[in-house]
Amino acid sequence: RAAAPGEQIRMRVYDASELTQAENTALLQRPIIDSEELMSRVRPIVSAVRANGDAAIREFTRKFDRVDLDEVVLRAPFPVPELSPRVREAIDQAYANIHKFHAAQMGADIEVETMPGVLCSRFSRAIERVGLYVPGGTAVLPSSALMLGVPAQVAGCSEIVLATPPRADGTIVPEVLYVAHKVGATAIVKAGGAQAIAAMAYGTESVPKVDKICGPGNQYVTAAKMLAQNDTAAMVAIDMPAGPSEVLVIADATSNPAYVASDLLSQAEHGPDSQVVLLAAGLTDAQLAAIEDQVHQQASRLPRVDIVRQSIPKSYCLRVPAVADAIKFSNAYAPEHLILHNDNASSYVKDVVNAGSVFVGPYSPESCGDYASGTNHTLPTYGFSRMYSGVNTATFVKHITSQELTREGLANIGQTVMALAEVEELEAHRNAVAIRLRDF
Ligand code: HSO
Ligand code: ZN
Repeated sequence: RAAAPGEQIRMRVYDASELTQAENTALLQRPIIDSEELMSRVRPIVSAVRANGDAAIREFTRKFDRVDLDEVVLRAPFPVPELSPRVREAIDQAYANIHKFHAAQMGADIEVETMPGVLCSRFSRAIERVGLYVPGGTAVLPSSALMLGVPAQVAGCSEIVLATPPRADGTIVPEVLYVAHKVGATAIVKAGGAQAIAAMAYGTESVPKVDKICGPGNQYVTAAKMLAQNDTAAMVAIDMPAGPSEVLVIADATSNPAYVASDLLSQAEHGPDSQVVLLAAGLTDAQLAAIEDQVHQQASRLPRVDIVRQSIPKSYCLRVPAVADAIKFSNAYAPEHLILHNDNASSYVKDVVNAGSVFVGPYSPESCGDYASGTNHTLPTYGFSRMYSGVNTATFVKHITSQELTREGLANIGQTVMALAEVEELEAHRNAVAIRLRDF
């Protein structure tokens, strides 16, 4: 179904008024992942790493990445690599913005006296050891190292382990190394895929075991995260389930066709399975054709046109009467990224119920959030933005509650607790209060 070279690179087009209920529902769904098949391929990798540690990591890295590792783990301090001033300054600026936005997310502790003498509080503590997965694959992604590393650093995690597939010569991408240094990572695991996740979940001779694993990855990475999370022997949490990256763009007659196309394509170039949706609100045939033409023209000039030839024909444009209909569809779809390409875009934000991150107006391309504006790009995909948040500082902390009752406080609340203990027929609970009240 991929577009052949020379053929027009275009999205499928549907009109909402012509769709049956079943067709509409189908458009809201993501490609189904055969999780049994997937798990049966990933399970042996996870087991091997658990059983054989570093030797298994070396073996899988040789097999999958075609790299013979000298060392599996690099420990801080890392050799700070030479970068061009342009790249170093860009990373520094992105780091500063992401740090600023995430530092502001650190919530204050709370303290509430619920009854006289009954003081309840909540405070947060960083998750001590975290594992951050930075994908390699078709692109180098130092931005993912920033998006995971900065919130972990801001939250105060004491051990930050970064895992990323090594390059052909066994070294780490210099930009990722620089970010690792900036965020205060303590170790870098030179491995990718399910084997890297398993290593951080269980620990090996050289890979430190972590308490939580975060970060995007392909389906093998996701499957390994799910397996580890479900294994009580691993005692590890994950950030969220993940599927292929996605964008939903809402365009109306006020939108710039070239800008709209550029945003669709920046998602489409991520991978053949990228999910791209355009909601054309009240567009004439000519207005839609202008966007389609821009998609084809711009796509044809991209170095990654081969990927786009696969992802764009799989994606679709849905024609709806008005922006309000588009927002309704978007909420049902629950996209990872939502881009509002309208004149008065900000007036629609209040109606957004489900989305990982919203890009408001023609001058807010997703690229800015992907790299440098300050928001996080590790976001819920596959419709999980209905109930998950993207990575943020809360991802890296636990909230601990505490209470301190005075004599007066215990006297005030005692009868309530004893009455409820009687209902539950838990006499020892009742007694723990009664024994004290008797002394008052
Ligand atoms: N759009 C991707 C993040 C990314 N883009 C990394 C470029 N580099 C998923 O949110
Ligand atoms: Zn992106």
